[in-house]
Amino acid sequence: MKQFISVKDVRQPSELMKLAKMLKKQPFAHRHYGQNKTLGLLFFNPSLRTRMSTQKAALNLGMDVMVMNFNSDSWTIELANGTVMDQGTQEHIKEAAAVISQYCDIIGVRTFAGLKDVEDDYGETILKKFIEYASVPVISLESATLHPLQSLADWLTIDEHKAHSRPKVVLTWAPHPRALPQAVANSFVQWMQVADVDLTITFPTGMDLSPDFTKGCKVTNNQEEAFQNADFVYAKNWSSYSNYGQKATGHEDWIVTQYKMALTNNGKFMHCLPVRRNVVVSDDVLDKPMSIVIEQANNRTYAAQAVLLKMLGYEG
Ligand code: AN0
Ligand code: CP
Repeated sequence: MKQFISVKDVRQPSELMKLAKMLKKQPFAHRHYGQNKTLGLLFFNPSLRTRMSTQKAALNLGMDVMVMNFNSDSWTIELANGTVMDQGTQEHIKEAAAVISQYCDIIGVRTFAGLKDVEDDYGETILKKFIEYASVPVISLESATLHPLQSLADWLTIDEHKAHSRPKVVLTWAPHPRALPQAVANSFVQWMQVADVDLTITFPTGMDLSPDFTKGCKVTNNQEEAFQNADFVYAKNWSSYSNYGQKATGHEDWIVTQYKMALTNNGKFMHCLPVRRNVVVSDDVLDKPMSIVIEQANNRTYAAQAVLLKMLGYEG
């Protein structure tokens, strides 16, 4: 695997999920693959889970890890070609990506959507330039439009907790005080389409996702109807795609509560975290066994480990 930025980079996604499942049982069985190899993790945005779980995945494989926070510790990076760099930016991505490739065998990059210019975000400028100028494989640690390591961990979590085949999975929009990217939701939809699940997406009118992702999916603006008989409820806020980057107002009642979870088929509650308590979901859901958010976060390690192991040449 030369890059991991989307489910489309994976030849057999269900095999990758099964590899993650196997690694969870035997996390230290492939340490020779990572010996004398270095992973570089580059963050343009904050992170708890991605940063720690991907480091843990690399350590489990015997790799060394270097982490760089680009917003505080590095030179300010120029992305545009042909610029006269006499203003704020100090180093061009051409040199930065090439130099990091001298030190690292695999590079992970986290960069959020700016939520101002749809073409800029959906063009994945920063990630694509890293891929272009790096000479080693690149992993997305959440890009402007996708979060594949999260989705792979989500799929593993659903697979572990499903009580029957083809479970009903509901992706529900939830309130949030700030405008957030669509990446987690886009990516979850993309991976659920290759998983054996019955997916429904629900959001208030106007808070749609890109039709490129929701095409062919069951979509409803009636949240309670969507929750009927759900086996898994995945909550996430995102800003509007059609009214690009706008946050919703007046939809506080889209919070996930115990009352709404009672409509489900003894459903499990999922969220990628970080989550704002009693805004996105109430304490009476998050603090109950129906919440599997901590197991989701745990599974981030094995999702990352499966991707790293493939990049290190594992063929099994
Ligand atoms: C980010 C987002 O919605 O993309 C990261 C989630 C993993 N969330 C926040 O900024 C709260
Ligand atoms: N879920 C997730 O990616 O969390 P972080 O932003 O803390 O990495």
